[in-house]
Amino acid sequence: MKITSAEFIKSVASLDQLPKDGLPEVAFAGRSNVGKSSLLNTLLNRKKMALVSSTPGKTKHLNFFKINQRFYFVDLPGYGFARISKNTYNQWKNLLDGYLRTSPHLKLLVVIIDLRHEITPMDIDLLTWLSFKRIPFVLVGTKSDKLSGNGLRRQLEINKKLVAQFGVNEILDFSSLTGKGRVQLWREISKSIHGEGIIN
Ligand SMILES: Nc1nc2c(ncn2[C@@H]2O[C@H](COP(=O)(O)OP(=O)(O)OP(=O)(O)O)[C@@H](O)[C@H]2O)c(=O)[nH]1
Ligand SMILES: [Mg+2]
Repeated sequence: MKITSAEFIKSVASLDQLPKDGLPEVAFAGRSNVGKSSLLNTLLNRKKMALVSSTPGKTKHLNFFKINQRFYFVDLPGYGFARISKNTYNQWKNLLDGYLRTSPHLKLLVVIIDLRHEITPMDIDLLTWLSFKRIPFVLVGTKSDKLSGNGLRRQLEINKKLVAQFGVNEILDFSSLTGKGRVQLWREISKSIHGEGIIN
């Protein structure tokens, strides 16, 4: 897709602050530090659109980016980050759960896992819930540049087996470092918002 504009709109800390213009949304979820913000930057060909950090817990709110004036990317806070207070954790979790539960404009959730590791129980919880709620999602395995050949194939196979119960038969092999998988992921995103008459 040709990106003609991408701008940060706002950081939402409570659900009453969600944008009200009704544009479709594609959101990015995954465990803390997995590479959500990096992936979003790679899709947009921007280096510093979404803030990236090697310290987990960088993205704390729902960050809305308006793309081509036609749809939003939503960078979500990561789950499973232990080094924060119970109180802060609950605030994040409520925000994240609340958004996923209520957003009428969410067209696709990009669920991101770290291909080097096995999918975590928290990822499984999320997938279980998405399946139950029939929220469309695509599963992306990032940091694939850190693996190669047999190692990469093995990790893809192991994780595919773990998600087969959700009817997922593909994990998109992605790297924010090399741009691998970028075209394929845009294809999925375009398909998901196609119904809105946005992409030809
Ligand atoms: N090698 C490699 N490193 C990556 C990749 N994607 C992200 N990283 C690194 O992983 C770290 C975390 O990246 P972020 O994009 O901030 O991760 P996040 O999921 O948004 O993190 P939180 O907002 O804290 O939940 C950073 O040091 C990135 O440079 C990738 O595809 N390959
Ligand atoms: Mg982030």
